[in-house]
Amino acid sequence: MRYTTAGESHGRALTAILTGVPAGVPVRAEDIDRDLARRQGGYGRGGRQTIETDRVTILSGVRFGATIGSPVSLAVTNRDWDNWTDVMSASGPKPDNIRETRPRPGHADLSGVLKTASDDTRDVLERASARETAARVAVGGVAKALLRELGVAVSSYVASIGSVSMPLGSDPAAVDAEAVEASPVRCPHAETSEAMKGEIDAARADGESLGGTFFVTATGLVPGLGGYAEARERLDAKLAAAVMSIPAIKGFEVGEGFHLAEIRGSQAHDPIHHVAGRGFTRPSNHAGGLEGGMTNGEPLVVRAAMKPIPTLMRPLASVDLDTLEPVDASKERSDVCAVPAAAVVAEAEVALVLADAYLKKFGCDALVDIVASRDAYLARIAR
Ligand code: EPS
Repeated sequence: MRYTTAGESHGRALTAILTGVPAGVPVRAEDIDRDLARRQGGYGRGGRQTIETDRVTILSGVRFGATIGSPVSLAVTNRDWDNWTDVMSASGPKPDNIRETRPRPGHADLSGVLKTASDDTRDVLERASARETAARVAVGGVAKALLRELGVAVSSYVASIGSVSMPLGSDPAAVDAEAVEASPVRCPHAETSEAMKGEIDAARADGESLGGTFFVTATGLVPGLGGYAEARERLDAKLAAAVMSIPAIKGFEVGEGFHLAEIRGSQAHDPIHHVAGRGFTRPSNHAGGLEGGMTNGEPLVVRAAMKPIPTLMRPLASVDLDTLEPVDASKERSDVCAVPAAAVVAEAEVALVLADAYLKKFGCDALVDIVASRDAYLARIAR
């Protein structure tokens, strides 16, 4: 299962094509729209989200509510396009006064124009904008629909924003999903949610932006997804690549990740027990559900760190691309904090990797055959 997206932040629409989708997967636009709305939310978002009400249009690959085995193509219209037709026109001569030449430190602006021989950072920033992640959430919705049929649920929550962190100690795979969705910052701990809002308000007042960390978890996974024999099959690597492909993600860990480097082996690994009728069990999940590049049947737990958004209302020093003179970096309308949104995007990326791993192990043409193959596998390993 592979996807590609197209579309600029202020262009007509975002589109995505997902290939390798088996037939028979129930797909409902309402489910995808719910995730699109979750991605738009979160305390700290900017003015753009008041313009957009993201909705998916299913263009192909789905008939009467189920996939038919052909590529699934999806579109999300940019309502803001109406305000940008002059700046984002596909034809005609380009007016010189719309060029943007003050690259923002931390954004794709500078390396992007150098790479593409452009004299206008808008050529780069329109595509590098995290607006593109709406299309990823849309295709991720198809992956989630497949996983749902296989009993797998993918969720996320925000663990820290700036210097405000949730208290340690809760099991990431057992957090209260309702509390997450009820929180304005997608953090299940009410007191911490309030403190995070305060941190975001203070950053906004200072013309600043904020990053943070979030967890993504998946439950209901069979053991043995991914692989140990080939470097490219290792699920840890695929998940890292997928989550790190989200704009502004600077760190990634599996299970207890960096903490495991500080403790001894006997504390770091999860003992193997066996309960008749239930099979192999683990009293702990330091590994985050992955051993040897494969799922081990425990919940998958990954965590990512997002840097603060590079667009600052009190901009950092930059250099004008025309004059090469010092200048303040450009100011675009932006978010103060988009960590809650990034967590929803990461759910989509994780779901796409997991769905693909299921197809690799159990077949890829028809959902009914995938379920039968999965059931035969579970019957074989049950003892
Ligand atoms: C975003 C839409 C963008 C930004 C943000 C993410 O809309 P606009 O540029 O029109 O305000 O709010 O993009 C960035 C943070 C960025 O650095 O590009 C969205 O829909 O997620």
